[in-house]
Amino acid sequence: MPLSSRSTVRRRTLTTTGATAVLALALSACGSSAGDHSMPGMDHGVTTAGSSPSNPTPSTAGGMEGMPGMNADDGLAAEKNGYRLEAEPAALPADRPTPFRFTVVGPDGKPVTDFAVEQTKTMHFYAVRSDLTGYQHLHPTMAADGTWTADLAALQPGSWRLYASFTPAGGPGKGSDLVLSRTVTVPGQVVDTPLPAASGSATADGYTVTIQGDPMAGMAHPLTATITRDGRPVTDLQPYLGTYAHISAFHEGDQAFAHLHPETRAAGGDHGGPALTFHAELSRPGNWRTFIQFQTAGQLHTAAVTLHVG
Ligand SMILES: [Cu+2]
Repeated sequence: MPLSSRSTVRRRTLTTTGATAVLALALSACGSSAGDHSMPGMDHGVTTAGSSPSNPTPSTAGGMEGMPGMNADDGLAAEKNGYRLEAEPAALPADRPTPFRFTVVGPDGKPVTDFAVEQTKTMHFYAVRSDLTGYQHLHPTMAADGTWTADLAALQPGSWRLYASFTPAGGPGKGSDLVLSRTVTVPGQVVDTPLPAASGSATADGYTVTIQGDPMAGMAHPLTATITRDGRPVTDLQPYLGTYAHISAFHEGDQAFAHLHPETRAAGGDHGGPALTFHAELSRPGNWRTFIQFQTAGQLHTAAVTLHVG
């Protein structure tokens, strides 16, 4: 059974655009998630996910505050410009790898099968829990009928947002970058982790990543990521997805998404670094959890930096 024939109700609630769609998504998302940890990072908390999947309350929409009228590319809508993310499960199992299947349905009502290659892939897929932990960046595979499968690593209990980032290669949306998302609940006891304070740098596998720049909400702004190891500049970065680093970011509170576009391609073989410049466009003020991924000696490293945006 094709995914496109399912989730009729969801489709109806998301046919409008802008604030209404965002609100509808917030309500439907929160209706299937644990109610009282919608402000991740504020506190340590233990809750239970998945106990009341059909009982939304107004207070659970708190994570969407301050956004009415915003229709920016924040990745929070399941539909944009006639393209719709469709996926069956509202819940996924905890603590074990699980495949997540979805389709992108186009303005003509049919699954999209023709995608443009961006940063060496036709589909970029992200998962992050509501407290901005558990980041996964995957490249799903597509079956001939347009059904994508993302092989998710084990998920901890809680509310997760799953993002599909792609560019249609044909149709009305040809050439436009789109990010669509939805939430799923992973049942079990939820232990939220407070968001680390904004610091501008973080370490991963012995590498230190420092982000410099003074990003302002809603404005294009260059950021520089500098990678060092034991105080020395790192200059053996290998190409990863056609560049020397991949950066994606998620906003504290509402999980708005941003992909930071590299200004330079990986043209120098395995000799990238230490400084990499990105074009940042972060839609909201506040804290963003920023994931910097880079590769050395065949190994992928992921550093997470909390970035404050004024
Ligand atoms: Cu990707």
